[in-house]
Amino acid sequence: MGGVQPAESRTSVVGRLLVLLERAASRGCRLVVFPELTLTTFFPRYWLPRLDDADGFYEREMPSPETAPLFDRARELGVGFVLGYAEMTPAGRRFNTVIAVDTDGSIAGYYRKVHLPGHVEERQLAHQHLEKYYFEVGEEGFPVVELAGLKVGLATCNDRRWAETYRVLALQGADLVAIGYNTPVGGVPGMAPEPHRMMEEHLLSVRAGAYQNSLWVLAAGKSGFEDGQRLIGGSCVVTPGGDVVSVAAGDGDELVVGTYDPRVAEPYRAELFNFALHRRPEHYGLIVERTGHGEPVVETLAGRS
Ligand code: CDT
Repeated sequence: MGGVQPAESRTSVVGRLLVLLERAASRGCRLVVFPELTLTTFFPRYWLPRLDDADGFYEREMPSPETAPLFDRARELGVGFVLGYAEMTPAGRRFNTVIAVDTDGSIAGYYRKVHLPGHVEERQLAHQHLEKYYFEVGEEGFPVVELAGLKVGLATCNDRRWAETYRVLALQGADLVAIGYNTPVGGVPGMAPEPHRMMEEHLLSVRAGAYQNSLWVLAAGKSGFEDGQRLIGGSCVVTPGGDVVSVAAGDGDELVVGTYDPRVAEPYRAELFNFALHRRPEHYGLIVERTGHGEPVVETLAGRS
């Protein structure tokens, strides 16, 4: 998707999504992935000292009167979709959320973002990245839902850079992972400022996740400018072999299409990445016991026989 400007209404954004949905259906697509925080501009770039001043960016219901036309049309077309948005719960909790809607219009599931990047306080930056301020960490983990007859893992944006995301989804039998994102170009602490490096690191992440877990990745990002901040784009379809078979060419609203074929994953799952045969979880304990980099724990000299 091209950028969503701060003044753009939900109705206008949904109109753009409907155009993409119609085009997808006319191409025979049964599943469409929309970006993270699709319905608004990527507002974590703003420092609003009163959190309540951001309330207008959040959805209190889904579907809402403004988004219902998307749900209705998708059901009529028999197209499932994945849509990211900012969620405000009835209790006033805030999450960076994804909803998954099946081809019959039923809600298949939700995901609340786990890896929230950026910072919690204002910094001396041209643009902030305040996801830790605007959202709580999702508590339900990474779900796999049934969409268009496929097992679809849900994750969003920064999750795609973490190996754990894909592995937890693959262990639940995911055929593919749907990942919406907003990746600003330049000025992001901890990330390379050059656009070509940012694109390289994005593609490296989704390709590695796909290959190491024998699953497809559908990555859908915003592109172009939002309120003076450039977003990376690069939406793509990645095979279980790690090949990018379709990628966005431009900076505007665009349909990136791929053909799901279960046979691509089969040789990897049967042999090289046959998890049941080759995984050794008894040696992976540190992954869940330790958060940061630390000292070695493996005794290399003692106790050998
Ligand atoms: N939205 C999001 O998660 N974006 C991050 C970039 C910012 S990191 C401060 C990403 O991983 O693309």
